[in-house]
Amino acid sequence: MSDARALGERAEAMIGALAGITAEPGKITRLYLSPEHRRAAALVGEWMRQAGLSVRMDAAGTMHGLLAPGLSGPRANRRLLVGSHIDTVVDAGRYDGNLGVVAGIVAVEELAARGIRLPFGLEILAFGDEEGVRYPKTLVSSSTIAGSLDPTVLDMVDATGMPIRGALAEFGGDPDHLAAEAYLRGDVIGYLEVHIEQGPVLESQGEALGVVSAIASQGRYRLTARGEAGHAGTVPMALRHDALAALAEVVLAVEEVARKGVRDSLVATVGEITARPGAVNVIPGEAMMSLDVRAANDAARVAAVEEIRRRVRDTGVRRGVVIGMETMIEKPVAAAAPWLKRAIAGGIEAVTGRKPREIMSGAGHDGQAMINLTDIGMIFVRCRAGISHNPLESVMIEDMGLAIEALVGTIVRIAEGGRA
Ligand code: HGY
Ligand code: MN
Ligand code: MN
Repeated sequence: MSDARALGERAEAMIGALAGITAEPGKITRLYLSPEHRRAAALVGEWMRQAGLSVRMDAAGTMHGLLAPGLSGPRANRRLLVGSHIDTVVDAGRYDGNLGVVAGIVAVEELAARGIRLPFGLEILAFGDEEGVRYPKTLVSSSTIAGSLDPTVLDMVDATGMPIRGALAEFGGDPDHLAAEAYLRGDVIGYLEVHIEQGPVLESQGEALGVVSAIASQGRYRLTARGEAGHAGTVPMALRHDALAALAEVVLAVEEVARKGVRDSLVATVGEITARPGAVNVIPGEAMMSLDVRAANDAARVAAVEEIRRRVRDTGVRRGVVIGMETMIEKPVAAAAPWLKRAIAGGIEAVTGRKPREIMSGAGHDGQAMINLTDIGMIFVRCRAGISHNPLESVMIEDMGLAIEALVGTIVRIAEGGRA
Protein backbone atom coordinates (compact mmCIF):
# COMPACT_ATOMS: atom_id res chain seq x y z
CA MET A 1 0.00 0.00 0.00
CA SER A 2 1.59 3.27 -1.07
CA ASP A 3 1.55 6.19 1.29
CA ALA A 4 -0.13 9.50 0.53
CA ARG A 5 3.18 11.21 -0.20
CA ALA A 6 4.16 8.64 -2.82
CA LEU A 7 0.74 8.78 -4.47
CA GLY A 8 0.90 12.57 -4.47
CA GLU A 9 4.36 12.56 -6.04
CA ARG A 10 3.13 10.20 -8.77
CA ALA A 11 0.18 12.49 -9.49
CA GLU A 12 2.36 15.60 -9.48
CA ALA A 13 4.71 14.08 -12.07
CA MET A 14 1.82 13.17 -14.37
CA ILE A 15 0.21 16.60 -13.97
CA GLY A 16 3.57 18.18 -14.77
CA ALA A 17 3.78 16.16 -17.98
CA LEU A 18 0.29 17.28 -19.00
CA ALA A 19 1.13 20.90 -18.17
CA GLY A 20 3.85 20.77 -20.82
CA ILE A 21 1.26 20.12 -23.55
CA THR A 22 0.00 23.58 -24.47
CA ALA A 23 -0.78 25.88 -27.39
CA GLU A 24 1.18 28.69 -25.74
CA PRO A 25 4.71 27.92 -24.50
CA GLY A 26 5.12 29.28 -20.98
CA LYS A 27 1.37 29.15 -20.35
CA ILE A 28 -1.16 26.31 -20.15
CA THR A 29 -3.79 26.63 -22.86
CA ARG A 30 -5.39 23.44 -24.18
CA LEU A 31 -8.74 23.86 -25.89
CA TYR A 32 -11.24 21.23 -26.96
CA LEU A 33 -10.30 19.35 -30.18
CA SER A 34 -7.02 21.24 -30.50
CA PRO A 35 -3.74 19.49 -31.44
CA GLU A 36 -2.76 19.96 -27.78
CA HIS A 37 -5.94 18.17 -26.66
CA ARG A 38 -5.04 15.33 -29.02
CA ARG A 39 -1.52 15.03 -27.57
CA ALA A 40 -2.77 15.17 -23.99
CA ALA A 41 -5.41 12.53 -24.71
CA ALA A 42 -2.75 10.27 -26.24
CA LEU A 43 -0.55 10.65 -23.15
CA VAL A 44 -3.50 9.90 -20.83
CA GLY A 45 -4.31 6.87 -22.99
CA GLU A 46 -0.76 5.61 -22.57
CA TRP A 47 -0.96 5.98 -18.78
CA MET A 48 -4.29 4.14 -18.84
CA ARG A 49 -2.73 1.28 -20.83
CA GLN A 50 0.20 1.09 -18.43
CA ALA A 51 -2.31 0.85 -15.57
CA GLY A 52 -3.83 -2.21 -17.23
CA LEU A 53 -6.95 -0.55 -18.60
CA SER A 54 -8.48 -1.24 -21.99
CA VAL A 55 -8.35 2.10 -23.77
CA ARG A 56 -10.42 3.75 -26.47
CA MET A 57 -11.14 7.26 -27.74
CA ASP A 58 -14.83 7.84 -28.32
CA ALA A 59 -16.55 9.82 -31.07
CA ALA A 60 -16.56 13.04 -28.99
CA GLY A 61 -12.86 12.83 -28.17
CA THR A 62 -13.17 11.44 -24.64
CA MET A 63 -10.44 8.97 -23.67
CA HIS A 64 -11.86 5.92 -21.86
CA GLY A 65 -9.88 3.48 -19.73
CA LEU A 66 -11.88 0.46 -18.56
CA LEU A 67 -10.95 -1.98 -15.79
CA ALA A 68 -13.07 -5.11 -16.17
CA PRO A 69 -14.76 -6.43 -13.01
CA GLY A 70 -12.49 -8.68 -10.94
CA LEU A 71 -15.41 -10.53 -9.34
CA SER A 72 -18.62 -12.02 -10.74
CA GLY A 73 -22.01 -11.00 -9.38
CA PRO A 74 -25.10 -8.86 -10.06
CA ARG A 75 -23.12 -5.70 -10.79
CA ALA A 76 -20.46 -7.26 -13.02
CA ASN A 77 -22.12 -5.93 -16.17
CA ARG A 78 -22.16 -2.35 -14.89
CA ARG A 79 -19.42 0.21 -14.34
CA LEU A 80 -18.51 2.93 -11.91
CA LEU A 81 -17.35 6.04 -13.80
CA VAL A 82 -14.50 8.20 -12.49
CA GLY A 83 -13.37 11.20 -14.50
CA SER A 84 -12.72 14.83 -15.11
CA HIS A 85 -11.52 17.04 -17.97
CA ILE A 86 -8.16 17.61 -19.68
CA ASP A 87 -9.13 20.78 -21.53
CA THR A 88 -8.17 24.07 -19.87
CA VAL A 89 -9.04 27.75 -19.92
CA VAL A 90 -6.54 30.21 -21.42
CA ASP A 91 -3.37 30.66 -19.33
CA ALA A 92 -4.74 28.07 -16.90
CA GLY A 93 -3.59 26.43 -13.76
CA ARG A 94 -2.36 22.86 -14.10
CA TYR A 95 -4.65 21.09 -11.62
CA ASP A 96 -8.16 22.13 -12.76
CA GLY A 97 -9.57 18.98 -14.37
CA ASN A 98 -6.25 17.24 -14.92
CA LEU A 99 -6.00 16.25 -11.25
CA GLY A 100 -9.27 14.31 -11.47
CA VAL A 101 -8.14 12.26 -14.47
CA VAL A 102 -4.71 11.54 -12.99
CA ALA A 103 -6.27 10.66 -9.61
CA GLY A 104 -8.50 8.11 -11.32
CA ILE A 105 -5.57 6.44 -13.09
CA VAL A 106 -3.38 6.38 -9.95
CA ALA A 107 -6.34 4.99 -7.97
CA VAL A 108 -6.54 2.09 -10.46
CA GLU A 109 -2.82 1.45 -9.95
CA GLU A 110 -3.33 1.57 -6.16
CA LEU A 111 -6.28 -0.84 -6.25
CA ALA A 112 -4.07 -3.30 -8.17
CA ALA A 113 -1.17 -2.74 -5.76
CA ARG A 114 -3.49 -3.62 -2.86
CA GLY A 115 -4.83 -6.67 -4.71
CA ILE A 116 -8.38 -5.31 -4.55
CA ARG A 117 -10.80 -6.80 -7.09
CA LEU A 118 -14.08 -5.02 -7.78
CA PRO A 119 -17.53 -6.54 -8.38
CA PHE A 120 -18.15 -4.02 -11.18
CA GLY A 121 -16.26 -2.36 -14.01
CA LEU A 122 -14.34 0.82 -13.25
CA GLU A 123 -14.00 3.29 -16.11
CA ILE A 124 -11.74 6.35 -16.07
CA LEU A 125 -12.89 9.16 -18.35
CA ALA A 126 -10.80 12.07 -19.67
CA PHE A 127 -13.32 14.56 -21.02
CA GLY A 128 -12.17 17.17 -23.54
CA ASP A 129 -14.72 19.95 -23.25
CA GLU A 130 -15.58 21.02 -19.72
CA GLU A 131 -14.37 24.62 -19.90
CA GLY A 132 -16.37 25.66 -22.96
CA VAL A 133 -13.72 28.24 -23.90
CA ARG A 134 -13.40 27.40 -27.62
CA TYR A 135 -17.13 27.03 -28.25
CA PRO A 136 -20.10 28.84 -26.63
CA LYS A 137 -21.65 25.56 -25.47
CA THR A 138 -19.75 23.33 -23.07
CA LEU A 139 -19.78 19.78 -21.64
CA VAL A 140 -20.05 18.36 -25.19
CA SER A 141 -17.97 15.27 -24.36
CA SER A 142 -19.65 14.40 -21.05
CA SER A 143 -23.10 15.21 -22.50
CA THR A 144 -22.35 12.69 -25.27
CA ILE A 145 -21.80 9.89 -22.73
CA ALA A 146 -24.81 11.05 -20.71
CA GLY A 147 -26.99 10.95 -23.81
CA SER A 148 -28.00 14.58 -23.23
CA LEU A 149 -26.07 16.23 -26.09
CA ASP A 150 -28.02 18.85 -28.05
CA PRO A 151 -27.02 17.91 -31.63
CA THR A 152 -27.42 21.49 -32.83
CA VAL A 153 -24.26 22.42 -30.97
CA LEU A 154 -22.26 20.59 -33.67
CA ASP A 155 -22.86 23.56 -35.94
CA MET A 156 -21.59 26.10 -33.39
CA VAL A 157 -18.45 27.80 -34.64
CA ASP A 158 -15.30 28.95 -32.85
CA ALA A 159 -13.56 32.29 -33.34
CA THR A 160 -12.07 31.04 -36.63
CA GLY A 161 -15.48 29.94 -37.95
CA MET A 162 -14.69 26.21 -37.51
CA PRO A 163 -17.86 24.31 -36.46
CA ILE A 164 -17.56 21.61 -33.79
CA ARG A 165 -18.57 19.09 -36.46
CA GLY A 166 -15.53 19.91 -38.58
CA ALA A 167 -13.11 20.20 -35.66
CA LEU A 168 -14.30 16.84 -34.36
CA ALA A 169 -13.74 15.15 -37.73
CA GLU A 170 -10.25 16.72 -38.01
CA PHE A 171 -9.47 15.62 -34.45
CA GLY A 172 -10.26 12.00 -35.23
CA GLY A 173 -13.69 11.98 -33.60
CA ASP A 174 -16.89 11.04 -35.41
CA PRO A 175 -19.64 13.69 -35.39
CA ASP A 176 -22.07 11.31 -37.07
CA HIS A 177 -21.81 8.63 -34.39
CA LEU A 178 -22.08 10.55 -31.14
CA ALA A 179 -25.47 9.11 -30.23
CA ALA A 180 -24.02 5.59 -30.13
CA GLU A 181 -21.65 6.66 -27.35
CA ALA A 182 -24.44 7.32 -24.87
CA TYR A 183 -24.53 5.05 -21.83
CA LEU A 184 -27.85 3.97 -20.29
CA ARG A 185 -28.72 4.37 -16.61
CA GLY A 186 -28.61 0.60 -16.17
CA ASP A 187 -25.03 0.46 -17.54
CA VAL A 188 -23.53 2.56 -14.78
CA ILE A 189 -23.40 2.66 -11.00
CA GLY A 190 -22.49 6.32 -10.55
CA TYR A 191 -20.02 9.05 -11.47
CA LEU A 192 -17.21 10.23 -9.17
CA GLU A 193 -14.87 13.18 -9.71
CA VAL A 194 -11.89 14.47 -7.77
CA HIS A 195 -11.39 18.21 -8.32
CA ILE A 196 -9.62 21.13 -6.69
CA GLU A 197 -12.05 23.26 -4.71
CA GLN A 198 -11.20 26.43 -6.64
CA GLY A 199 -12.37 28.27 -3.54
CA PRO A 200 -11.03 29.21 -0.08
CA VAL A 201 -13.13 27.11 2.31
CA LEU A 202 -10.94 24.03 2.84
CA GLU A 203 -7.76 26.05 3.24
CA SER A 204 -9.42 28.49 5.65
CA GLN A 205 -10.63 25.54 7.74
CA GLY A 206 -7.31 23.70 7.64
CA GLU A 207 -8.85 20.69 5.90
CA ALA A 208 -7.35 18.79 2.97
CA LEU A 209 -10.53 17.28 1.53
CA GLY A 210 -14.26 18.00 1.37
CA VAL A 211 -17.48 16.48 0.04
CA VAL A 212 -19.31 18.42 -2.66
CA SER A 213 -22.99 18.94 -1.75
CA ALA A 214 -24.03 20.26 -5.18
CA ILE A 215 -22.82 22.18 -8.24
CA ALA A 216 -24.25 25.70 -8.48
CA SER A 217 -27.00 26.77 -10.84
CA GLN A 218 -25.27 28.27 -13.88
CA GLY A 219 -26.19 30.33 -16.92
CA ARG A 220 -24.08 31.69 -19.79
CA TYR A 221 -25.38 34.42 -22.09
CA ARG A 222 -24.11 36.42 -25.04
CA LEU A 223 -25.10 40.11 -25.39
CA THR A 224 -24.82 41.90 -28.72
CA ALA A 225 -25.33 45.68 -28.96
CA ARG A 226 -25.99 47.50 -32.22
CA GLY A 227 -25.75 51.32 -32.18
CA GLU A 228 -24.27 53.67 -34.76
CA ALA A 229 -20.65 53.95 -35.80
CA GLY A 230 -19.45 57.52 -36.21
CA HIS A 231 -16.56 59.93 -36.29
CA ALA A 232 -15.00 60.28 -32.81
CA GLY A 233 -14.29 63.94 -33.49
CA THR A 234 -17.49 65.23 -34.99
CA VAL A 235 -20.49 63.49 -33.39
CA PRO A 236 -21.67 65.39 -30.30
CA MET A 237 -22.08 63.22 -27.17
CA ALA A 238 -25.86 63.84 -27.02
CA LEU A 239 -26.31 62.45 -30.53
CA ARG A 240 -24.34 59.25 -30.10
CA HIS A 241 -25.57 55.65 -30.07
CA ASP A 242 -22.37 54.15 -28.74
CA ALA A 243 -22.71 50.35 -28.58
CA LEU A 244 -19.71 49.86 -26.29
CA ALA A 245 -20.77 52.57 -23.84
CA ALA A 246 -24.19 50.91 -23.66
CA LEU A 247 -22.64 47.54 -22.77
CA ALA A 248 -20.30 49.23 -20.31
CA GLU A 249 -23.39 50.50 -18.49
CA VAL A 250 -24.80 46.95 -18.56
CA VAL A 251 -21.54 45.56 -17.10
CA LEU A 252 -21.96 47.83 -14.06
CA ALA A 253 -25.65 46.94 -13.81
CA VAL A 254 -24.68 43.24 -13.79
CA GLU A 255 -22.29 43.87 -10.92
CA GLU A 256 -24.94 45.84 -8.99
CA VAL A 257 -27.53 43.06 -9.39
CA ALA A 258 -25.05 40.37 -8.29
CA ARG A 259 -23.93 42.32 -5.23
CA LYS A 260 -27.52 42.22 -3.98
CA GLY A 261 -27.57 38.40 -4.03
CA VAL A 262 -24.84 37.46 -1.55
CA ARG A 263 -27.35 35.42 0.51
CA ASP A 264 -27.80 33.03 -2.44
CA SER A 265 -24.11 33.01 -3.38
CA LEU A 266 -25.10 34.93 -6.51
CA VAL A 267 -22.16 35.82 -8.74
CA ALA A 268 -22.11 37.36 -12.21
CA THR A 269 -19.13 37.88 -14.48
CA VAL A 270 -18.46 39.59 -17.79
CA GLY A 271 -15.31 37.85 -18.99
CA GLU A 272 -15.24 38.94 -22.61
CA ILE A 273 -16.12 42.22 -24.33
CA THR A 274 -15.35 43.41 -27.86
CA ALA A 275 -16.14 46.52 -29.91
CA ARG A 276 -16.43 46.95 -33.65
CA PRO A 277 -15.07 48.27 -35.92
CA GLY A 278 -12.40 48.61 -33.20
CA ALA A 279 -10.56 51.81 -34.20
CA VAL A 280 -9.37 54.54 -31.89
CA ASN A 281 -11.25 57.29 -33.70
CA VAL A 282 -14.52 55.48 -34.47
CA ILE A 283 -17.54 55.36 -32.16
CA PRO A 284 -18.30 51.63 -31.77
CA GLY A 285 -21.33 50.76 -33.82
CA GLU A 286 -21.36 47.20 -32.47
CA ALA A 287 -20.24 45.51 -29.28
CA MET A 288 -20.46 41.99 -27.80
CA MET A 289 -20.00 40.68 -24.30
CA SER A 290 -20.29 37.38 -22.47
CA LEU A 291 -22.21 36.96 -19.23
CA ASP A 292 -21.85 34.17 -16.66
CA VAL A 293 -24.41 34.06 -13.80
CA ARG A 294 -24.41 31.51 -10.95
CA ALA A 295 -26.22 30.97 -7.68
CA ALA A 296 -26.69 28.35 -4.98
CA ASN A 297 -30.28 27.83 -6.17
CA ASP A 298 -32.09 28.08 -9.49
CA ALA A 299 -34.67 30.64 -8.30
CA ALA A 300 -31.98 33.17 -7.37
CA ARG A 301 -30.20 32.78 -10.71
CA VAL A 302 -33.43 33.05 -12.70
CA ALA A 303 -34.49 36.17 -10.78
CA ALA A 304 -31.09 37.80 -11.25
CA VAL A 305 -31.09 37.10 -15.00
CA GLU A 306 -34.60 38.58 -15.24
CA GLU A 307 -33.44 41.74 -13.47
CA ILE A 308 -30.42 41.97 -15.76
CA ARG A 309 -32.65 41.56 -18.82
CA ARG A 310 -34.78 44.48 -17.55
CA ARG A 311 -31.69 46.65 -17.08
CA VAL A 312 -30.49 45.70 -20.57
CA ARG A 313 -33.81 46.72 -22.09
CA ASP A 314 -33.94 50.06 -20.25
CA THR A 315 -30.34 50.88 -21.19
CA GLY A 316 -30.97 50.13 -24.84
CA VAL A 317 -34.11 52.25 -24.97
CA ARG A 318 -32.46 55.22 -23.25
CA ARG A 319 -29.38 55.11 -25.47
CA GLY A 320 -31.05 54.24 -28.76
CA VAL A 321 -28.98 51.04 -28.97
CA VAL A 322 -30.51 47.63 -29.73
CA ILE A 323 -29.16 45.05 -27.27
CA GLY A 324 -29.91 41.35 -27.69
CA MET A 325 -29.27 38.83 -24.88
CA GLU A 326 -28.99 35.24 -26.09
CA THR A 327 -29.02 32.26 -23.71
CA MET A 328 -26.11 29.94 -24.47
CA ILE A 329 -26.26 27.56 -21.50
CA GLU A 330 -28.57 27.15 -18.50
CA LYS A 331 -27.80 24.37 -16.03
CA PRO A 332 -29.86 23.84 -12.85
CA VAL A 333 -28.27 22.99 -9.52
CA ALA A 334 -26.73 19.50 -9.80
CA ALA A 335 -27.02 17.85 -6.36
CA ALA A 336 -24.67 15.03 -5.34
CA ALA A 337 -26.46 11.77 -4.44
CA PRO A 338 -26.70 11.20 -0.66
CA TRP A 339 -25.41 7.62 -0.92
CA LEU A 340 -22.34 8.78 -2.85
CA LYS A 341 -21.77 11.63 -0.39
CA ARG A 342 -21.82 9.06 2.42
CA ALA A 343 -19.33 6.78 0.62
CA ILE A 344 -17.07 9.76 -0.08
CA ALA A 345 -17.32 11.05 3.50
CA GLY A 346 -16.34 7.58 4.72
CA GLY A 347 -13.42 7.43 2.31
CA ILE A 348 -12.21 10.87 3.42
CA GLU A 349 -12.62 10.24 7.15
CA ALA A 350 -10.66 6.98 6.83
CA VAL A 351 -7.62 8.88 5.53
CA THR A 352 -7.87 12.18 7.40
CA GLY A 353 -9.39 10.97 10.66
CA ARG A 354 -11.92 13.82 10.51
CA LYS A 355 -15.50 13.98 9.33
CA PRO A 356 -15.33 16.12 6.19
CA ARG A 357 -17.49 19.17 5.59
CA GLU A 358 -19.89 19.53 2.68
CA ILE A 359 -19.18 22.35 0.26
CA MET A 360 -21.26 23.83 -2.58
CA SER A 361 -19.32 24.10 -5.83
CA GLY A 362 -19.57 27.54 -7.44
CA ALA A 363 -17.48 26.17 -10.30
CA GLY A 364 -19.11 24.08 -13.01
CA HIS A 365 -18.07 20.47 -13.64
CA ASP A 366 -18.80 17.54 -15.94
CA GLY A 367 -21.12 16.28 -13.23
CA GLN A 368 -23.66 18.83 -14.53
CA ALA A 369 -23.89 16.66 -17.65
CA MET A 370 -23.37 13.27 -16.01
CA ILE A 371 -26.32 13.85 -13.65
CA ASN A 372 -28.54 13.29 -16.70
CA LEU A 373 -27.23 9.71 -16.76
CA THR A 374 -26.48 8.70 -13.18
CA ASP A 375 -25.87 9.74 -9.58
CA ILE A 376 -22.87 12.01 -9.09
CA GLY A 377 -20.40 12.60 -6.26
CA MET A 378 -17.30 14.78 -5.96
CA ILE A 379 -14.24 14.95 -3.71
CA PHE A 380 -12.87 18.47 -3.29
CA VAL A 381 -9.16 19.04 -2.68
CA ARG A 382 -7.72 22.08 -0.90
CA CYS A 383 -5.92 24.52 -3.18
CA ARG A 384 -3.81 27.51 -2.18
CA ALA A 385 -5.91 30.62 -1.50
CA GLY A 386 -8.67 29.09 -3.66
CA ILE A 387 -6.85 30.39 -6.73
CA SER A 388 -7.87 28.76 -10.02
CA HIS A 389 -8.17 29.62 -13.73
CA ASN A 390 -4.81 31.21 -13.04
CA PRO A 391 -1.24 29.88 -13.42
CA LEU A 392 -0.76 30.45 -9.69
CA GLU A 393 -3.14 27.53 -9.00
CA SER A 394 -1.38 25.14 -6.61
CA VAL A 395 -2.09 22.02 -4.55
CA MET A 396 0.00 20.31 -1.86
CA ILE A 397 1.51 16.97 -2.88
CA GLU A 398 0.27 15.35 0.34
CA ASP A 399 -3.29 16.56 -0.30
CA MET A 400 -3.29 14.97 -3.75
CA GLY A 401 -2.14 11.72 -2.18
CA LEU A 402 -4.88 11.90 0.45
CA ALA A 403 -7.43 12.58 -2.29
CA ILE A 404 -6.32 9.47 -4.19
CA GLU A 405 -6.45 7.38 -1.02
CA ALA A 406 -9.94 8.79 -0.31
CA LEU A 407 -11.00 7.95 -3.87
CA VAL A 408 -9.75 4.37 -3.45
CA GLY A 409 -11.60 4.17 -0.12
CA THR A 410 -14.78 5.50 -1.71
CA ILE A 411 -14.61 2.95 -4.53
CA VAL A 412 -14.06 0.14 -2.01
CA ARG A 413 -17.03 1.36 0.07
CA ILE A 414 -19.23 1.32 -3.02
CA ALA A 415 -17.95 -2.17 -3.85
CA GLU A 416 -18.58 -3.45 -0.32
CA GLY A 417 -21.70 -1.50 0.49
CA GLY A 418 -23.49 -1.84 -2.78
CA ARG A 419 -26.02 0.73 -3.96
CA ALA A 420 -27.34 1.66 -7.38
O1 HGY B 1 -16.73 27.75 -15.53
C1 HGY B 1 -16.53 26.88 -14.71
O2 HGY B 1 -16.99 26.99 -13.59
C2 HGY B 1 -15.73 25.67 -15.03
O3 HGY B 1 -14.41 25.89 -14.65
N1 HGY B 1 -15.80 25.40 -16.44
MN1 MN C 1 -12.69 22.04 -13.80
MN1 MN D 1 -12.25 25.29 -14.91
